[in-house]
Amino acid sequence: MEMNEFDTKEIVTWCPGCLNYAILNSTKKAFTNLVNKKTIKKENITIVTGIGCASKIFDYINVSGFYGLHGRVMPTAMGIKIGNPDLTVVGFAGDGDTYAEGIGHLVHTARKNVNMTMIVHDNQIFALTTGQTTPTSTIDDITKTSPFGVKDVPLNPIAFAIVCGATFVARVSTLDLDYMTEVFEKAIEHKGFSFVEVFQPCLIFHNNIQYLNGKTYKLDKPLAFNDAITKAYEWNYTKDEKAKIPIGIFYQTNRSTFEDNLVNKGPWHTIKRNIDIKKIVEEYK
Ligand SMILES: Cc1ncc(C[n+]2csc(CCOP(=O)(O)OP(=O)(O)O)c2C)c(N)n1
Ligand SMILES: [Mg+2]
Repeated sequence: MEMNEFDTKEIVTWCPGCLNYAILNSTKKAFTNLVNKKTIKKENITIVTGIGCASKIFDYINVSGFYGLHGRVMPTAMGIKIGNPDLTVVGFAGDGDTYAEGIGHLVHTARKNVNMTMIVHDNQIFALTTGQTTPTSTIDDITKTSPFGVKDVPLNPIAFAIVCGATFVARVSTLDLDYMTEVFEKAIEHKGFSFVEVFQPCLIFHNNIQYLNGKTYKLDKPLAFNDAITKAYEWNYTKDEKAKIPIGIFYQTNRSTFEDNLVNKGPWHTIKRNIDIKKIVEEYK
């Protein structure tokens, strides 16, 4: 199949040059490659988004899905997987959505190892609402909610996802399209909860393109648990000019998924249940 089969007719409302276009492009490319490799089926791809600039991606990919609520991508995706584990479910949301409003859901989706992929467009800002601090904003950043500079220690999403039990944890940059596509493919192929943090500089409210340029380097291979956490802290969302910032797959492991352990296996519409509705009604009379 061709990549343009994923195009929609919606008018794209991101700013001209927004790096969300890069994520959109890599996602369509990764989906196309995986469909052509017969790893996944186009009709099974299901996307779930939250609310924000990032989440507008929902309108621009021609697949089934659920345009959800701010912060609620992962429980929605989990519900979809319970209903039909055969679907390839990919969630998209911003850093505010995932690490502020939705942070509790990241904990439990990772622990339970729900077989889905979560892609976080991290621009270190609430962009759609025009520039407030998020949990990954850098110390001393001036935003609309921190006019004297951010004072809180940033959340390290890589270390956090590993500690919570995610079985695939990666970081990519929108400044390296091919590598982003490659890691998206690996994340979707992974059986279990795959988490991908994406550097997505916001041209208007948090433009750190200059900062990131030349500072990222690729990891050779996934690391052991403790080493991966240490590596995650090699850069902790600072403005350090000497920083070397690792990207790639920090950690990957295998254990049974949430769906493996469900009592009712397979899509719900195929499960025959012996329910005597009359008996239930009698019980409640
Ligand atoms: C429960 C709830 N809280 C707040 C909002 C308002 N809101 C809409 S978009 C948004 C910012 C989203 O920021 P982020 O998730 O980082 O995505 P970005 O716009 O940066 O891509 C906020 C706070 C909302 N829609 N729902
Ligand atoms: Mg954001």
